[in-house]
Amino acid sequence: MRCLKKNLKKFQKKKMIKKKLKKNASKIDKFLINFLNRQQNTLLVKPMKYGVISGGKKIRSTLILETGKIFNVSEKKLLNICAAVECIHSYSLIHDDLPCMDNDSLRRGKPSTHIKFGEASAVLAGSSLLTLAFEIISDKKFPIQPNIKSEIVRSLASCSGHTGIAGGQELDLKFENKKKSINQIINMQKKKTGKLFNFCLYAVGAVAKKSKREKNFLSVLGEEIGLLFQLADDFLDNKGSAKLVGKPVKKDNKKGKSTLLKLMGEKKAYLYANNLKKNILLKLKKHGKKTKDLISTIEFILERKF
Ligand code: GRG
Repeated sequence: MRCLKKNLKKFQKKKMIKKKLKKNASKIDKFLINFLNRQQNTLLVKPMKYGVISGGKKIRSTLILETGKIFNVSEKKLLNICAAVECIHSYSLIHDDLPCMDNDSLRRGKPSTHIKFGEASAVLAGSSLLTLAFEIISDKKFPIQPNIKSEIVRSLASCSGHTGIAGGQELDLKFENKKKSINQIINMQKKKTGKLFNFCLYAVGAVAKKSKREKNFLSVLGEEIGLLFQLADDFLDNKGSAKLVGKPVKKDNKKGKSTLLKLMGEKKAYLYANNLKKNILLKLKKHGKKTKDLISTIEFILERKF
């Protein structure tokens, strides 16, 4: 009976998280559609919309909104940041799927952008999403102070470029079929995946006008959440369902990817991920009850099946 109750609670929790993600995703999609509709309707709008709207969990946006709850920051002051982050994330996925990178033809259960629109359009749509992110942050209608906008632009640029996602991607590609140490892999994954999560939490701290120390705390925490997300991604590639994940699984080994799962083995990698999650939750304790929603998303990150 107790076991049944526990399973029912777990099922209800999962259902609630799915509902929450869907609600946030549709909010951000709506924002992006409105923003793009206010711009000139160029040939690239279609592949850009294909890459960024109506697909994906938009989990980074959920983390931003839930971190905002800790500091009582209204959604209005965070929506531009969410939309910008989703543009950067989708740009990175569009480029990552290209034949010169990971050469994947399926993304979010649909043909990748280059399969649907051709390679040149995918490169250009991806690049346009990257620049759109900065238009969204610097938009006059975004109701935050100009000096905070500049701070956010600076951080988003450094988390996206050679010291962030792009730099991490370069390492990921160079590490293929090479023997790398645990620290080298962690450093690569913290850049490739972690830096955008780092930005998500940092940006909320900037909007909330927090101290340098608190913003640094949020950056580090975000990066650790990103590493946890990457570990879950590696577990999904190994044991997940292609249908749920929306892309082929068991590709990391075929491509000779350097992952913690491969280096440590399944048991140690799961242990490492669980300890990482515990440490993240411990760090959040100082912020008390307001972290409830954020904690449920962090729990979901490791348990997710998609
Ligand atoms: C091309 C500059 C450049 C960077 C690519 C993000 C990235 C770097 C590569 C993607 C490869 C990959 C599978 C990374 C693992 C983490 C990750 C970003 C997974 C996908 O993110 P989700 O699950 O995707 O949030 P959805 O579809 O939900 O938006």
